[in-house]
Amino acid sequence: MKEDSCLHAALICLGMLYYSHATSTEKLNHSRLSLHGHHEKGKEGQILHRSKRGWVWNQFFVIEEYTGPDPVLVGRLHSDIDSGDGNIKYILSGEGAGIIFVIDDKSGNIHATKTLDREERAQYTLTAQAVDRNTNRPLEPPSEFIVKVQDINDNPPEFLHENYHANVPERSNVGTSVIQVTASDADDPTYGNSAKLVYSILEGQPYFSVEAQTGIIRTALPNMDREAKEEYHVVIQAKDMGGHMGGLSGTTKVTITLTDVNDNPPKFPQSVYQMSVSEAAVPGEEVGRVKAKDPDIGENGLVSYSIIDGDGMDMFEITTDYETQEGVVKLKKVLDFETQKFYSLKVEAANVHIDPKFISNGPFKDTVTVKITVEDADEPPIFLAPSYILEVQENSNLGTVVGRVHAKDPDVANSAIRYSIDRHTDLERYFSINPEDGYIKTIKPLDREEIAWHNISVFATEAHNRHQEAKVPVAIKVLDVNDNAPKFAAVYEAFICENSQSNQPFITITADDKDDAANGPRFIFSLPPEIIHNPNFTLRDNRDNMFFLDMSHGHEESRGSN
Ligand SMILES: *[C@@H]1O[C@H](CO)[C@@H](O)[C@H](O)[C@H]1NC(C)=O
Ligand SMILES: *[C@@H]1O[C@H](CO)[C@@H](O)[C@H](O)[C@H]1NC(C)=O
Ligand SMILES: CC(=O)N[C@H]1CO[C@H](CO)[C@@H](O)[C@@H]1O
Ligand SMILES: [Ca+2]
Repeated sequence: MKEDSCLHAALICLGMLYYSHATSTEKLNHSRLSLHGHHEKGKEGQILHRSKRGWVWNQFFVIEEYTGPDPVLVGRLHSDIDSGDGNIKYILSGEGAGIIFVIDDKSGNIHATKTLDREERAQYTLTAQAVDRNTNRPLEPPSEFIVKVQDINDNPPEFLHENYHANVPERSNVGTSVIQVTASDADDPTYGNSAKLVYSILEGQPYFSVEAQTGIIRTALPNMDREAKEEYHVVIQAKDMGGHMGGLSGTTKVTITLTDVNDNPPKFPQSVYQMSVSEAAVPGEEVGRVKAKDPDIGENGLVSYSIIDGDGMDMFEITTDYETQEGVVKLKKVLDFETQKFYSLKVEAANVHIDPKFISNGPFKDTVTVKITVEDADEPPIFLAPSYILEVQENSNLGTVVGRVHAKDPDVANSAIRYSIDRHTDLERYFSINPEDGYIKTIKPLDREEIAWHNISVFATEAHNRHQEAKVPVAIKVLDVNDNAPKFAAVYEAFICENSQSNQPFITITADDKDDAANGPRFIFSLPPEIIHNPNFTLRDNRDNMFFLDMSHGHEESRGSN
């Protein structure tokens, strides 16, 4: 050692696993370091000496988390002028002085009294002084030095989240990125490998893999099918020390859900559906439902139905119930059991949204046969004519047949029919009908001049079921017979002046007749016998049921008015 009056700062490293010469010298200020060669490597470590003009302010290192029985020796201050007689007193001040770091004022040994945690505090700045023990006169100018807490790998990697949730479409290509998980490590990232993390997958193989450096999880198996397995539980580990033995590790759980793509075509579970419908069903009525199964969900499972063939195409239609994903077969037109008893439809179910990527899994449609049986309904009787017009002469004998109505049961059973007159339409009961054969007869004299038309209604019911009823209008025309004599319209009274002009009409006489035109006018007028030979009056035919009576001098004369 050199004999110069300088203080020597000494660094003693005790049990510094991670301490190395290179590290320490890197951190020294080479320009001021003159005592390289003076390293003294003893059992306890190194003592570094100072150049002549001041302290050598190395950084002292103390390993964190030291839990030995005795306080750990951080290092030793030493001045070259210290002859060892105890006259020099070393004083320590600054961060943690006297609390964490205590100095033996005689020997200059600095001890750490507490366990230090680098993650809590990485370094402490302290000031050293050497004074004369008796006078307290500083023997060296005070100077600062740093105690660095040396990292050990005491922090395991920790993931930002305990659980992750991620989605990836089913059947994604191998290597599709799913999610990136990230762990952090509280240890010193600049020193050693304590914070050097490597990711690996503990659970979830062979479906997924993780990138060792980035924590990116990717798909590792082709054609993963959501319909087979939808959810995967993946466990990712992050390990420090570059993943080597002895490193600390942390794990996270990643729940990966496969999202649906349209990779399944709809399929009918059966090849034929049987349905039946009554011929009495009204158009729009539901006949039955079909359903194609599609294991996909959402719009990938949407199916729409259509009728593509069959002899029932005109009679039936199909709509899609998007709530239940069923095809609803409905009646379009009125059926007739007696005309056609069976229909067949070819129904197609097709996916609405098709993914071009999976077109090879198609076609995304399926067909099924729907067989429909028409059931006979007990239908009401049907009159052979929509209405009847019958004729009967007035004054006919009671019991005269007016005519006949005819109804039939359209059902295969062809039940017997019973006829009756709607009495509301024949309150006076002019007519009767034979319930079995539909013949209508008079039961009361008819007078055309009173009622010319008897517009009645006739019911036909099935003998065994009175509720199956039909009604038809029957208009009965009463034909005229000449049963009314003409009548003068009034009692005529005429006055005539004497010497009045002859051949001038002085009164017009009219007559009428209740009978129909055929049996009424023209009327024949004539003067009664007592006047007929009186040459003074003439009767003149006016051809419209009017006659003029003239004054004349001579003989009767008949003349047209037009
Ligand atoms: C280190 O040396 C340089 C000269 O190379 C000097 O300028 C600097 O002040 C020194 N640093 C310390 C902390 O002594
Ligand atoms: C009765 O029916 C006939 C034929 O349809 C019609 O001309 C006539 O006006 C009807 N009479 C009454 C009172 O409804
Ligand atoms: C029968 C009769 O009354 N004849 C009369 C016709 O008119 C002349 C004169 O106007 C009378 O003298 C007749 O008596
Ligand atoms: Ca699918």
